[in-house]
Amino acid sequence: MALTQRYPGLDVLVSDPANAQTASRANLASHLTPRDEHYIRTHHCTPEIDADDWTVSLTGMVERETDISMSELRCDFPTESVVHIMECSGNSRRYFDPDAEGDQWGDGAIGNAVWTGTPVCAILDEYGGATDNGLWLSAMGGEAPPDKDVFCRSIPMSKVREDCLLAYEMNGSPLSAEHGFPVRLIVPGWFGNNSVKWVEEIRVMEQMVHGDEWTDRDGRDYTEYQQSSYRITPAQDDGPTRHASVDVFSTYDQMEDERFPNAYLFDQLVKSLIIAPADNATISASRVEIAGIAWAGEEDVERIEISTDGGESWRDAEFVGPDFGPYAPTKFRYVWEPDPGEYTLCSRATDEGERTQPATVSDPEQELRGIENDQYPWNKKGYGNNAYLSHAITVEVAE
Ligand SMILES: Nc1nc2c(c(=O)[nH]1)N[C@H]1C(S)=C(S)[C@@H](COP(=O)(O)O)O[C@H]1N2
Ligand SMILES: [Mo]
Repeated sequence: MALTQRYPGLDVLVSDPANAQTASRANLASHLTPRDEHYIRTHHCTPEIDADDWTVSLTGMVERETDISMSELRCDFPTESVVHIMECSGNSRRYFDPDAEGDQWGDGAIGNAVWTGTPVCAILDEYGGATDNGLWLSAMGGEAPPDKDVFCRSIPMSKVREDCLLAYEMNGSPLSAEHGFPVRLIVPGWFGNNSVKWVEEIRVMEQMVHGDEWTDRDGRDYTEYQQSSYRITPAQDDGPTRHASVDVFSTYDQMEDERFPNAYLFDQLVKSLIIAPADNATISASRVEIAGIAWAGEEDVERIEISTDGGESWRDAEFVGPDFGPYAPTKFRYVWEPDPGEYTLCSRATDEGERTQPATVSDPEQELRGIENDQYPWNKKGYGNNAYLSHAITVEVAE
């Protein structure tokens, strides 16, 4: 069945490999995004996997290497759930000017789901895996054809130990094929590119995937999606600088650290979206509730402001419950009493580290590597755009 029929709530950018965004911001208004409205981002064709034959291999710095079946994964370990709003780092790429490379995602490469599975640290403990700070866990997708780069991501061990899951359920149902059936990694609070789908191997390592051993492991490149893609690369750079290891994991902190000229897309940047009213709506009421969501990766959202004049002046919005944990979106509302006219509405979130969404995306000539002067750095692959004017909406208030 075609992707559009199976996922009626998605707007398909490319059908094979499957790349589709949520069709409307309204799909993000409910507390959990239904599975059929949650975006899909995939580099290779979606594999058809028989869960009864699937195993996850545990390799590297462990006392006993092993292959774990899906039934062992479910039955032999504790089960945990996390509500995680996941954003593709290419979300909002469409607003880069000039265009950045890649599919032109609007605002819809984002979704909020409850993910259920086995804590990775329970597996490491059972098989004597090393879990010291400074080590990495590399997760490898099993879907790449023999002549293609393997989708592999290296996650710092401190994050793995904290809360990473090998998830087999999304919103209480088995994963769908496109979302990683039968098992995927979930790295809560981090950009979607870290949450490897169709996991077939996890390996405890001293470094990230880096160097000859990994650019040619049995004839395939495992480094592309860690070291080349998913890096903040200004227009003037030849390519991102590859590192064997880094000791700073916040995406923001890397952007500000001269040792790492091309930040890795790790935890999500602070961002917000107005969900109601809808873009281009005509409103006839004298009191209007402006509502939306905000999120900030590993940090909490500290403050949300609303502007009804395109960012000239700001007023605080209030937070709305319930609280679904540190990686769930924060909902907000603001009651507005407008006069008739045309308005540009925007929201701006600030995290507990006092990081605020910038106004715009910079020009490529500025060579920014981080957020400066209220500008998000234009970068070659168009990652991480959290500028509030990119996400502003226009409404008309009728007489
Ligand atoms: N094996 C594998 N895992 C993958 C990908 C992929 O192409 N292959 N895409 C990644 C990217 S870039 C994102 S944003 C998320 C998307 O997850 P979803 O399709 O469930 O929304 O999966 C990640 N995991
Ligand atoms: Mo992504």
